[in-house]
Amino acid sequence: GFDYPDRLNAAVELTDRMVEKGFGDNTALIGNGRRRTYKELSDWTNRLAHALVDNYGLKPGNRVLIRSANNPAMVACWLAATKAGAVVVNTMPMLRAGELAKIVDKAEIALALCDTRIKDELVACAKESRFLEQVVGFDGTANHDAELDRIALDKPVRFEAVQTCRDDVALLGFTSGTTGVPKATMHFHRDLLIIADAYAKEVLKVVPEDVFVGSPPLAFTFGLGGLAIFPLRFGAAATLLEHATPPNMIEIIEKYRATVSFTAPTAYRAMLKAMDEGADLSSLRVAVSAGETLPAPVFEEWTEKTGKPILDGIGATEMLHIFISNRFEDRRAGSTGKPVGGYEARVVDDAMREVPRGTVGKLAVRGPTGCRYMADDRQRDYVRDGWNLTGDAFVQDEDGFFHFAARSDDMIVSAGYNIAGPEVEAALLSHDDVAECAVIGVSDGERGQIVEAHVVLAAGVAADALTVKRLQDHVKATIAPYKYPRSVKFIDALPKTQTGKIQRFRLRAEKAN
Ligand code: 3SK
Repeated sequence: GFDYPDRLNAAVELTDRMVEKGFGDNTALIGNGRRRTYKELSDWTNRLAHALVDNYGLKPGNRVLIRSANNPAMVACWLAATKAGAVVVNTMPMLRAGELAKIVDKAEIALALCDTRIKDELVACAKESRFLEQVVGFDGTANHDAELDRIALDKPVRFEAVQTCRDDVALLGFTSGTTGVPKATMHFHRDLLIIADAYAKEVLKVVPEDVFVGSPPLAFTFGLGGLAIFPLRFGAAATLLEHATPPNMIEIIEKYRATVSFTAPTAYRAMLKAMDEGADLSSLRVAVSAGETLPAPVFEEWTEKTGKPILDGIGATEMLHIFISNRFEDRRAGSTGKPVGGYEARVVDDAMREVPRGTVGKLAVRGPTGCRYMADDRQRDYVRDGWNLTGDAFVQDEDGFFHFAARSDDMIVSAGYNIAGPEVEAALLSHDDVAECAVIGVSDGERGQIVEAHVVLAAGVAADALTVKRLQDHVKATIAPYKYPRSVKFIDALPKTQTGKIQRFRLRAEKAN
């Protein structure tokens, strides 16, 4: 089990406690061209916490929304609000007023902290909202030149953090959902530490010398773990990028000799391409891939070219972070790995009975960090006996490795065959002409459904009938021929959530209209 004292404030553990443990002079955060030590982060967050309590009336248990791109100030605001006992809702910078309003209403948020550069949508949301009363600006750059920064400047560097309990709610994770309807899940102070003490310690073996880099937004728990909690829990450094494109990540990796990366397979493919043009990724000791399943060809090319492990894993906002993962010493191409210590995973049928190895079924997971939906009906339908149905179809092989088959609604049934869309995608992606693709089932009078591929072509490839034929033949030669896409459409970009997950439901909806 994970043993924490009854009174536990996760933000204190990640800042003040690290200073007490002797990490005060270590670099904690790098962003906007500036380094901050653990001592600076501790002082900064304590000043901010004072400002939130003294000037904005923040009380323990209040929900606080934070809106920002990934930068040190966002991390500081999250930690400060958590020290003051708030329940934080981190939000993506791209959200519009209408999307923010749904979150504000669901979580009944009165106070929001916002990078002043992107305040407009939140101010528009506040004008219409019956809950949101205060939108307080902070400076997301290194200048500390906004209302909250100026107030915090005069505050003491010591703050008596709220003595929260280990199972007080600290964070509401809103899943962007591939269906488009946001759902909130509740996470305790202890959960914020468990993901570090389970996955980051056991799987990544984080050391204080590590430097983390990555693309997921801090508003997505994949990013909050990988780019804030994991490094801070072990005295390591996090680099934060507001625009985390593959070239920007490569620049940071080269400049700071980053050792651990967090991003999705598409970015790893781009980084592999950049290596051909001289990008130096030699400092990375491990690459974490999640968000989408990692195609075996990318696993193999990464391993071959870098000589370092790329670890695919699956997590969920509901469970806070990764609960099944490959390990340095136990990894397999095309597999998501095995459950992380403390978590149990099963492949089950509709009656929640475990199916035999080798059979596709629904993935169910149970563990210390979830799943607790805020909505009772959601809890009733998706959590049974503590087991959370993730909405993914998986198969477990004879050696216990879990393999992703499809999102449950990405299974295509064509002429009686069950075809997993992602398997066809992986086959297409192994062709050089394909930059990105998404495969869906579309209804067909004769076969029930047929496989349809939406393909973003690599630069310079002609979008013509010859390319369609070449790609179809390639799929037939790579996997069972009945799985080939009978329909191939070329598009400029795939619809994606703000966390980078492909929204196949949008492609399906377009077909239905
Ligand atoms: O696999 C995911 O999409 C995920 C979601 C939340 C947290 C972490 C991860 C990897």
